[in-house]
Amino acid sequence: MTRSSIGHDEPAAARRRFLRLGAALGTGAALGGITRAAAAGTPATVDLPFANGLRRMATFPQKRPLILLTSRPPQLETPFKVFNEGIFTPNDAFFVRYHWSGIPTNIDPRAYRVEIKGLVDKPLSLSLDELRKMDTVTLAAAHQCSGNSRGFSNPRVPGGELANGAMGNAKWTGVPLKKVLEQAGVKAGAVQVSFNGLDHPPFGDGPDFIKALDIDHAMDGEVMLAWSMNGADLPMLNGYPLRLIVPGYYGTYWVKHLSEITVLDKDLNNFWMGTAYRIPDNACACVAPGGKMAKSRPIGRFAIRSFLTSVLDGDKLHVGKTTLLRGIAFDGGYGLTAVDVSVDGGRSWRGAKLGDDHGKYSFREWTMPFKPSRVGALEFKVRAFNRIGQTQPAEPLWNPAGYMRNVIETTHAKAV
Ligand SMILES: Nc1nc2c(c(=O)[nH]1)N[C@H]1C(S)=C(S)[C@@H](COP(=O)(O)O)O[C@H]1N2
Ligand SMILES: [Mo]
Repeated sequence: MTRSSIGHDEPAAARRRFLRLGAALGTGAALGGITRAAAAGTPATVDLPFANGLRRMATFPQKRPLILLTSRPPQLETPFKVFNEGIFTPNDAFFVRYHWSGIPTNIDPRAYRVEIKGLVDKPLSLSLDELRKMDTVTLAAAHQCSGNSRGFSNPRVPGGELANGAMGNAKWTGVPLKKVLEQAGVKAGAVQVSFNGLDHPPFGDGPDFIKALDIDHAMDGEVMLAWSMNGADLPMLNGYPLRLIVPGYYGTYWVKHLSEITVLDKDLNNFWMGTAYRIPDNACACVAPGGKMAKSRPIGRFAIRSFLTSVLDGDKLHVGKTTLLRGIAFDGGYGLTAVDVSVDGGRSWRGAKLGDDHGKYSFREWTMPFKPSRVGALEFKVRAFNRIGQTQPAEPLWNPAGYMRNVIETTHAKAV
């Protein structure tokens, strides 16, 4: 693939976008190839805190320099410090994950259609304008790859070796999937709904990326088709012009560049549902480190997590000076109830103050003032709790694909 414009052929908006890209990237806007070196002022590489963690920073269209995992297809991780900038992740810093390199590089929004078919009374082919005329909703929801933090798995596991940056939080605007399915009329006997996007394997008979949700889940009124993220069009690499939002569920279901929605009379059992993205079918979704899964099920809701974002490993804090510890927490949508922070490696814990509630699917900010009283090592830990009694394990849980990591995070700093 050579350089491709990612203009969307939408007269004024596209021209503006194109101009912005031009200014930001010079002539280096290449989708699918290695892009030019990181922008001035950004280090060219980062060393993630596990073996073989050295990564280049790369600038892709509509994105600031992000951590490059693979370039074809683009897989980009958000630098962790971005999560300290605010509770919503800027679109240009949002992580990117694709399975196949056959990704769309130029989409005409006027010609774009999403088809609704299968077990329905009236198959539909809807344009973006038609979707926008339906009942529009906006929902704050965290998005996270199943394999976020996989690089920390011990023993190591195959897959994208990610640190903690394959997650983000945004306000998604679109239409509930329920409304669209109701318009098509779901027939009796519907079991699942499958979702396909415009990307495809580069050649041969690789399995197209198609995912499915149970019919009740698809009709729950929360799953949505979104065209906007934080008040702007979806970036191309995050699924322009339309993607599925599955609040509280891992990103694998959040199909991008949505083109086909099919109501099925049985479970989809393709590679992406039947083989990949499966977790041990037990309460912890875990097996003994290095072990195998006896029985598995498709991955589902997020495990509960929390992070300290205002202090990073190796930072120095000043004795006698109060700093505001700050971070984020989220869960699978059950509702956070508390975040505890330890400054002494887990010996004692104190409740943090929770920030504004943007809804049960959103990142939630937490804060806690802290004044180091003497010089020495500091070991911060943070753990969240939710309404159904979930919290985070002190030791990491392990599964063969490195999914759902949610161990209590530890940050080592120094009081000077
Ligand atoms: N069309 C399409 N949608 C997709 C994927 C893909 O490969 N193709 N990957 C899924 C996975 S595994 C994740 S984690 C999210 C990543 O979304 P993002 O790239 O917007 O961050 O997209 C999901 N939707
Ligand atoms: Mo993912």
